[in-house]
Amino acid sequence: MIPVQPDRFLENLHTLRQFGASGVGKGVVRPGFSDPDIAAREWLAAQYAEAGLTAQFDPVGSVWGLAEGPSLLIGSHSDSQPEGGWLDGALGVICGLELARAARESGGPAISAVSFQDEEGRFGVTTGSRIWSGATDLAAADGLEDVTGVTFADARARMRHLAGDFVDPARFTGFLECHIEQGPWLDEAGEAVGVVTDIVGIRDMRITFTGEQNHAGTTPMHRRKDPVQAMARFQGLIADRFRNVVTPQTVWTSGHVEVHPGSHSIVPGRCTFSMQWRDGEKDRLDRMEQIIRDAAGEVAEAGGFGLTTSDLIALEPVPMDAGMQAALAEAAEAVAPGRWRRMQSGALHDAASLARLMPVSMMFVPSIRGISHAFEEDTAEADLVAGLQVMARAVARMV
Ligand code: HGY
Ligand code: MN
Ligand code: MN
Repeated sequence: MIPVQPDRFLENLHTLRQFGASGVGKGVVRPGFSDPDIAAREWLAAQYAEAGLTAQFDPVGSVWGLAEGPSLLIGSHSDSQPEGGWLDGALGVICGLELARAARESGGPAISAVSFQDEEGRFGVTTGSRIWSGATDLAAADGLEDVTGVTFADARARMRHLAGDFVDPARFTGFLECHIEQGPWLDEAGEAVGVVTDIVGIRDMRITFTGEQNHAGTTPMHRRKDPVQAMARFQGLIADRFRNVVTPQTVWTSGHVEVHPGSHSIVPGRCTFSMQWRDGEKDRLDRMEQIIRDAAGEVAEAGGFGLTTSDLIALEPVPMDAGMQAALAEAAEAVAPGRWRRMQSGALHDAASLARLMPVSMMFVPSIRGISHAFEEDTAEADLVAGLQVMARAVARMV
């Protein structure tokens, strides 16, 4: 087992939390390419160098701590959602730092560390690792825009002074990511570890209904073309039609809605909303897409609305490497006998991007009350340390 130092690990987790601390609980505001995100990445680079690793930024802002020769890659992401928790991604990044450092200190296996950029998808979905793994073309990604219209090219230009080359994926023997569960199951069962079997697939797009902007007081209801009403009808229609397609694990969300011009006294002319859905089965994701497209077309046709849809982002479900899963399971039983389970990940992770290049695996630690993507996100420190110890044991069987 790699002789990790839990106190140093916890201290680094709390230091990382300070970059973009929200002032509410332990929450953070550290979106990709923001000032706190860049500062956090520069701090990580210094930590990697201090640990004896070669620190390197790549052209999209991911930051690497590289061991010589072939190595196991351990990490995650240090950017956050617009309102994020202190552990989402950060846990895996600091696990990578601690394991890489402790391995070097003890003459152990070669371990490299990474914090991928924009996993939280300010510009898409797991953008930094998808570009690095070749799943997304950099030139195409440069045209992606965030909800304020900033392009990926403009955002990454903020880190141009740090950027080096892309790291060669061939130097890594596999990828291991430790992450908070971001759901309720481990916490409710009083379990300490989740060994991830697979990561669900995801589909993500924007839909725009265009109606007729008008006066909110003088326009009779029966003569309106209100795109917010169209969206409401659409949401009801897909919920009905999904009933005989989905399972209790299937999810769909419209997390961002933009109403133009956004005044209390104006019947809006345009409504653009995000449409995201996730499931463990590709064909179910495809069937849901057809239902979504048909329902949007019917609502537009029936109400005389304009309808446009953005390009679709599609990531397929990804199985975790069986051998690495076995190593994690054995380590979990050693560290938390009888208090672990195998489970699917309903959240997306950088591991999903890397699975096309190398064997990948993930493990979870509990999220208190299952809360994540919120300032209240938290995990007991004993569970954080247990997760590190599972990783330290499992790695010994992976290299
Ligand atoms: O949305 C996700 O699943 C990830 O946490 N970004
Ligand atoms: Mn994450
Ligand atoms: Mn997240």
